[in-house]
Amino acid sequence: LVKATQDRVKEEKAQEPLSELKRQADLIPNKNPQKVIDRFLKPGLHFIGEVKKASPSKGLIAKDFPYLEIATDYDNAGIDAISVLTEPKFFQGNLTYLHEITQKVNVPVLRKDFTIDPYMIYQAKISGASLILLIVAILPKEKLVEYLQLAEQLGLAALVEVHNQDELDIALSAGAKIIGVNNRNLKDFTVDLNNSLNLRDQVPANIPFITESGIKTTDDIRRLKAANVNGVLIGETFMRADDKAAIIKKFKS
Ligand code: IGP
Repeated sequence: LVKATQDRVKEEKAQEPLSELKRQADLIPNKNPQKVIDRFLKPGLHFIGEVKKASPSKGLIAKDFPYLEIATDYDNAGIDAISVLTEPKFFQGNLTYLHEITQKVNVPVLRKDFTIDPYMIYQAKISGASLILLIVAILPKEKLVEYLQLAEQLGLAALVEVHNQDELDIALSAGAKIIGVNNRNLKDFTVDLNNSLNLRDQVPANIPFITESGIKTTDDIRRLKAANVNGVLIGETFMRADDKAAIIKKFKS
């Protein structure tokens, strides 16, 4: 995945140099990343709905993929943020989906991709995203620090994804302001909610704690609320639901 992303960025750079992206990004006023953070810190569990056609672990999830309609459904159902996959090879995502969705909805939008180059952070800003994803498992600490600073400078918030205590320590010492704990084990793709619940108390109260992956049932939601988690990112379960408003309403109640 990292290799595929590096190759893709290389091609994109050949078509449009970084200097050109920087020029475009400069013309767009910065958003305030603190607003996103404050939103997640309000009392209660907040929902991030993911727009995802396919994934490496599940293959094709949505044969029919009216991404704009899905995003609008989420927005109308009172979702707090939307996550859009832009990785084309394994997730069948696209940067265009992100751009079109940000034009259409009112809530903050996350560019869900394997950020491994500053180029991708400029693209995220130009596409109207409010957040980017930084995965500790694939970034050396100095890159993590560098990308966090660049995001801040461009008015983007960063969701810093970790899988365990060691990665969480790195994220916090790098200056992460939003933590996402992935319940999915990247080696065997198994999911375990306890992965995030066990780390809940290690994250200070001024940093939103988001749990990601494998959330399916109202019982899962009940456990997350009981553990005082700030946010939950749900992809597959929402994508497979015909009536997205109904399931979001059920989880929110
Ligand atoms: C969503 P799920 O099990 O609800 O579909 O998971 C999200 O957590 C998952 O898509 C994800 C992801 C990522 C995708 C977590 N980390 C990193 C791409 C890149």
